[in-house]
Amino acid sequence: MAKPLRFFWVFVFLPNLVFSQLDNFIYTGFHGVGNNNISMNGATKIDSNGVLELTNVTKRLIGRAFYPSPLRFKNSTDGTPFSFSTSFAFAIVPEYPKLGGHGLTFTISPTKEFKGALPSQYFGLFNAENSSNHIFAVEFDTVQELEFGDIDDNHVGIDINSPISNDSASAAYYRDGSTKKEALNLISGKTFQAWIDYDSRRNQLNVTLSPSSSKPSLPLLSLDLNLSTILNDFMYVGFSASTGLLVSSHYLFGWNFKMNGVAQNFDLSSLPSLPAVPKKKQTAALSIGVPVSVSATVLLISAILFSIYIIRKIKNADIIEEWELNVGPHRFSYQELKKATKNFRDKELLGFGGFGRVYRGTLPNSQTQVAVKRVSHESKQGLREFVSEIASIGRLRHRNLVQLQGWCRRRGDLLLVYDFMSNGSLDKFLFDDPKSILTWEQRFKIIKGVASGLLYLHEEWEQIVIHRDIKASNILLDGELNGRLGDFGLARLHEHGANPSTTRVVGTLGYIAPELTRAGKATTASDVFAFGALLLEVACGRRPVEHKASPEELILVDWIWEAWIEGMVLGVVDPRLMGHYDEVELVMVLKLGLMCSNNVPTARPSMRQVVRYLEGEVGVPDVLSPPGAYDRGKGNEGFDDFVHSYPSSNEKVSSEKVSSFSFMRSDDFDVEAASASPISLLSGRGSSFIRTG
Ligand SMILES: *[C@@H]1O[C@H](CO)[C@@H](O)[C@H](O)[C@H]1NC(C)=O
Ligand SMILES: *[C@@H]1O[C@H](CO)[C@@H](O)[C@H](O)[C@H]1NC(C)=O
Ligand SMILES: *[C@@H]1O[C@H](CO)[C@@H](O)[C@H](O)[C@H]1NC(C)=O
Ligand SMILES: *[C@@H]1O[C@H](CO)[C@@H](O)[C@H](O)[C@H]1NC(C)=O
Ligand SMILES: *[C@@H]1O[C@H](CO)[C@@H](O)[C@H](O)[C@H]1NC(C)=O
Ligand SMILES: *[C@@H]1O[C@H](CO)[C@@H](O)[C@H](O)[C@H]1NC(C)=O
Ligand SMILES: CC(=O)N[C@H]1CO[C@H](CO)[C@@H](O)[C@@H]1O
Repeated sequence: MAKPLRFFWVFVFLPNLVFSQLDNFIYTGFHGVGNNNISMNGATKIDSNGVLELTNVTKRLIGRAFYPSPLRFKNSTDGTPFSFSTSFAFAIVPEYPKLGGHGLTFTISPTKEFKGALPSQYFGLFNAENSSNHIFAVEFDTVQELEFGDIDDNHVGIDINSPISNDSASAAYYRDGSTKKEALNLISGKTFQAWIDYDSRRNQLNVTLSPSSSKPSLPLLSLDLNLSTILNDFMYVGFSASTGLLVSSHYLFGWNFKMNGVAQNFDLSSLPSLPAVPKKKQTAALSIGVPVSVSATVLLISAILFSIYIIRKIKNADIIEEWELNVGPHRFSYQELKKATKNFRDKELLGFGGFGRVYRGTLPNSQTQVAVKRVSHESKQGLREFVSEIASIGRLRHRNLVQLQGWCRRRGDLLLVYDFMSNGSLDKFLFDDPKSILTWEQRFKIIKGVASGLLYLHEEWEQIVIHRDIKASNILLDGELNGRLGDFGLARLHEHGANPSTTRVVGTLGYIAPELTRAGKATTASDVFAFGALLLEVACGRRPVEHKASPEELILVDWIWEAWIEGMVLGVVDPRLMGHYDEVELVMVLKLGLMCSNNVPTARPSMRQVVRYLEGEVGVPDVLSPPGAYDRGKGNEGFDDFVHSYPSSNEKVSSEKVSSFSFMRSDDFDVEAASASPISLLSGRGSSFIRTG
């Protein structure tokens, strides 16, 4: 029995060696690789670091890279397919954490051109027609396409002739020597290595994934598969990636292909990588301290500590001075607030507001209920937010704003005392599993209240106040279910007519006007945009971007616009209303939401016009212009536990004005302009944010 087997081995092995010299190639990075060495089409380019970029974060792109000449995949004599093995290193960097699309594929196909293939969920390989097109692909898919039966939005799948996978698994790997799967997040921006091994004798295809240089002993996917009818004699091998409404940059760092052999592993550290996030400069104290003598070191350290102490003192003194000049509201004693919140007991925690925790409290003297927001000291924005917040809210008064009663500062603790809103935030009544269903009358009243509060901020106070973070979780409801705008932590004041500063974009994904991500300028029109998103979500009972919805429904405004065009706009209304609503009001709110969601800031109504429409003083136009292609920050809840620093290569791509993203809390993000140094952010203090007119 053993003899024929041995014979077989020799028989097959010798020609393999010859073949492996021909159809065996390796790209250790893509330095100096031109179109002779790899065929690129679509959006693909190679950057100066030797990284191959298949797509950037532009919508609906296709990027492909193929080995320039076709490879022989079948024995010319007997037509049996060859075994093959390939390994490659890649990374997917989404535009926004947790929302990227659509993915990257390794593919074997009869062509490099793919006429008629579509981007988005089709990866630039397939289209909506299903045909036998001899395409084999392994997809690294980052969007859940319900139409194709995708298991989730982070999976690896084996595709034959169609994006409907024959087999798939959530991205994961087996740590060495372990049989326990460890999950991987494809859109984490980290570099992963993948191996695809096909054994044509056993008709078996394995796909293996790993975050490191070594190959796990267990594959993620192992499928019994006979590729003999799929493979032609000659086929091209390469990659295709695509973006859709959701976008990611797709990168390739190295690629190794071997016919009838085993592709070797890449040492990931030897491959080019995305430029790292710039590190903070080391303090000079560390490098000076080493060479000098011990006593000198001690002296030096004490001197440094002393100067830090002095600087702190000066800073603190300064800040207090600024606040006391600008801040009107009552200053509470720390003891009073500590008592009110029962020593900031977890049981009194109402939630996590902008940059800090919010506690319920009862003021010891008056027995009135308050909400106490404790701005967390770790947040580098804390100080600035605090200054901005107390100085501005303290002087604003309107029945649709959450009133600031006072404030307190004790060492690093910054505390704000607000009116207590007994019914909590609006989002809890709208999304997921609402705590109770609001009737249309209640919703309409809330909308009108918020609009009137926002009009006050924009036009009726002595200065223009831009809220910057309008969203359902920042709308609080009092005991009578009046909508009140809260969380002015992000508000910045601008004198009438002054040019709003461009240092920072603050907002929540899904509510961010497109011009804001490009130019970084918050304006009253960008508030109107966010208010439009709010109108639509109140009417439809869902978030502006619902990640788990079907593709047509993913982006709320696009879905509503489609329904509007088809004359079926009532089909988008929150089903939980059970049809009980004033149709005229509801259609008006939807139309107004679409008008406010226009991509062009000047095409949006002002808050004064919005209030006139809502009060029925003027009719909303019958003919609407399309809000424009989806083009804005997108997102939903669930960014908790997600802290992401974008590599600077992404900055280059997204815009020179945007230098870093960091998640401040569950669903906010913060973009600082490249020009704004941390020093300038902190040293601005009260006076630069408040200009009395
Ligand atoms: C690219 O191809 C050219 C000629 O086709 C060859 O001289 C060169 O060595 C190749 N470079 C790489 C990096 O493979
Ligand atoms: C992204 O790639 C596309 C296609 O190559 C290009 O037109 C676009 O300018 C790129 N965008 C950026 C921001 O580099
Ligand atoms: C192809 O198959 C024939 C007959 O089975 C065999 O003689 C030949 O060595 C094979 N060639 C390769 C490259 O495997
Ligand atoms: C294409 O797919 C659809 C649904 O999956 C199916 O109904 C139809 O018969 C298929 N057409 C062809 C030509 O295979
Ligand atoms: C894989 O999918 C193709 C096309 O849908 C189908 O023809 C084939 O039978 C499937 N193979 C396996 C092993 O599921
Ligand atoms: C696939 O993985 C299994 C281990 O689960 C291994 O025994 C088999 O040899 C692998 N096949 C290929 C083609 O690499
Ligand atoms: C819908 C809802 O929860 N309404 C409550 C709002 O707050 C008042 C006073 O606290 C309650 O009586 C309502 O039930």
